[in-house]
Amino acid sequence: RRDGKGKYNDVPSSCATCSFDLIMSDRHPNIQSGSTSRPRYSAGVHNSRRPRSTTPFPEFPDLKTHEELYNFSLDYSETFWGTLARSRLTWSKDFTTVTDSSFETKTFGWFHGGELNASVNCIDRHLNERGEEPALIWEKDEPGESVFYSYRKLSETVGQIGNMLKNSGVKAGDRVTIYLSNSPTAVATMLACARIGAIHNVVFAGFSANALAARINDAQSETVITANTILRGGKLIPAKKTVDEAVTHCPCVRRVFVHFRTEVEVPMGKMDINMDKAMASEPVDCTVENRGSEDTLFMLYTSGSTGAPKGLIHSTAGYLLYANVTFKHAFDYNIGEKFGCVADIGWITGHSYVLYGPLSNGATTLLFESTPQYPDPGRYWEMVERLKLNHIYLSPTALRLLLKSGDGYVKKYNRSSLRKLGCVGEPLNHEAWEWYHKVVGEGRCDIIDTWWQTETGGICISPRPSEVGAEIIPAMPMRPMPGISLALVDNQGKETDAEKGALCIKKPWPGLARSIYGNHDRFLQTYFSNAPGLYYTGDGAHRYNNSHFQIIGRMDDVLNVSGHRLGTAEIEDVMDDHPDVSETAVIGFPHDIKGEGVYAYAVLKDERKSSKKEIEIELKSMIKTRIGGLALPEIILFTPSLPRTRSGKIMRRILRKIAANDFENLGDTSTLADPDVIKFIVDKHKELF
Ligand code: 6R9
Repeated sequence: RRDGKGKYNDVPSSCATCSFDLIMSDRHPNIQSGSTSRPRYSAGVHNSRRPRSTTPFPEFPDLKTHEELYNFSLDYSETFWGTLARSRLTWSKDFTTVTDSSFETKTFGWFHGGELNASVNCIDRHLNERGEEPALIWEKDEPGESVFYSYRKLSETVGQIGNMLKNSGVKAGDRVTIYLSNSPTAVATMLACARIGAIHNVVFAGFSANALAARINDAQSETVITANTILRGGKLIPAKKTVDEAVTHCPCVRRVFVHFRTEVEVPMGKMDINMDKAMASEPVDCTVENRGSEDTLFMLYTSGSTGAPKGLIHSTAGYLLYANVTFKHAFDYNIGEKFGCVADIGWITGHSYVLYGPLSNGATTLLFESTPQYPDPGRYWEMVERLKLNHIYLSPTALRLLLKSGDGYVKKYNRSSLRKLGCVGEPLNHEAWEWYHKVVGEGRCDIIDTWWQTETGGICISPRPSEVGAEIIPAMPMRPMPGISLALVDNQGKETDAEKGALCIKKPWPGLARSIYGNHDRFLQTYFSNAPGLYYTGDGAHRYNNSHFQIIGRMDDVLNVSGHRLGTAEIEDVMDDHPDVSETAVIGFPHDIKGEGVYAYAVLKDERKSSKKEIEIELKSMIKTRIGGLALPEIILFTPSLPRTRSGKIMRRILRKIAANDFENLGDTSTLADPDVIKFIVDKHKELF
């Protein structure tokens, strides 16, 4: 509809569980509509190293503009991806077919018949030309301390760890769980798994013992790799202790390697192996296990709207190619530049843009071990000055946090090395966008707001700034990457030309996850059933001028707290286990810094019997132990009941509106089973704020 009254406005607002509520409400606190009327910027005019109007893809010299390249990538997708696969990756055996993938028939394979190894692509092939160049810059938690690792040194470390793993019985196809923070050891361990064909399963080292145990058990992982302690923001985090607790619940675990990050002594049990000692005696050359294109490179858990976290499976060739190409072209990376993605390797951003994208391009990549505010909010910018970083890639939450600390911490340091400023994980609001552009980047650097997901393997929407002079509109990721064909669908799952809808991807691309570990049906159900024939992202989006996309936020029951995905069901599940709690509902609410905060409603079995203060403390402690600190609710509101439809569905839409102080738009509450409960919850909420 072109009359401004999008189809979604016709959806009855009383529909309790309809996901399109969220699209209608533009619920993200940081989204402001009308972006197109704001100032626009031209990409790369200040700082591109490339002459104007040449295509950035050297493989296709005849395609002179991005538009031509983009159209070609969709019209001739086999030629496009086949050419890139041969030019950008090193194969031990060439592939015979580019793809048999189709979302209609739900087949997902790429580069059949081919064989390659990801560690060879990330290390060995650079050794001749770049062996002594820095592959990694480890920015340690200790302020001002950084360690450079050359490609040669990385190769040797990977070889030693690979041999150590093989000698202890780890075989191709085995799952190896890694519970480490950012360090050369962690990256080398991931690549060592790739070298011997084992599947790495990195679990963010902020997850609790229970959450870790669940992931180890689901992956049936025999091997766990951790550190005695982790250092974060000057604090010691007892990683080994957490692993000890976790593995008591994991009968599948046979060995635990312990890297000593600090001097702290830890008890070593029967299964424990001192990793530093074990690897030191190994030769640096480790035989490569060539992998079929579709063999699994890694698995990574992420939250879904229901059920346990899902272990997404990524392929060797398709994933690596996609991380490689998007790294190069979303950030316009030139060899010799220093790329600073500050994400943790426990998330997909760490996999694709700390490790696989940069290293497969022969880049110098940062491993940031600390936090944005340690020892003070100038940490990033001091690091930029000292290390002369050319690109920084961070989260909107970190930006909003730093923005609040004032410009002084930024301006104190020289940022003239910076060329591109990236961000990912959540919508980047206008205020943070302007601050990033004007204050951090001195109006000189392009802002690269990238949209993608654990499932997509790499960046799918981004301003594509390697096109000099391309327009950049603030606060939206804007343009689909080459090979990515976007669609919006309506609540019937049909493609629509309306301005708002559920974001889907139409054409297969090589970076897409292939399955959920041990549950392919869940994979098909989650991503390919809501809009048949399309990949369903779970996000709502707004399309401007028929071409530029702004992300509204999740449409399902997944929260995005500081860029970390949390399933509301996971948190409810823990709270429901409290003996005094009868039922709960968890929703997200607008949070100034985190983007979204966790807001929990709890109903007690017997209000008179229980002390709410105590239960609140117990609930928080249960969540911390079973999931981790990042899932802690900011608010727990006790209520005698929850608003439900007559058919018994909890009206989350209303709970969300109350949490967002949007009392005027509660919509039609007449269908509620007990309308009085709304007044109770509103009054209680007002008391709390
Ligand atoms: C890479 C990553 C994916 C979800 C995604 C969306 C949100 C990511 C965004 C963004 C608005 C952006 N998201 N990038 N929302 N603008 N530029 O974050 O993966 O942890 O799987 O999260 O994050 O909601 O669906 P993952």
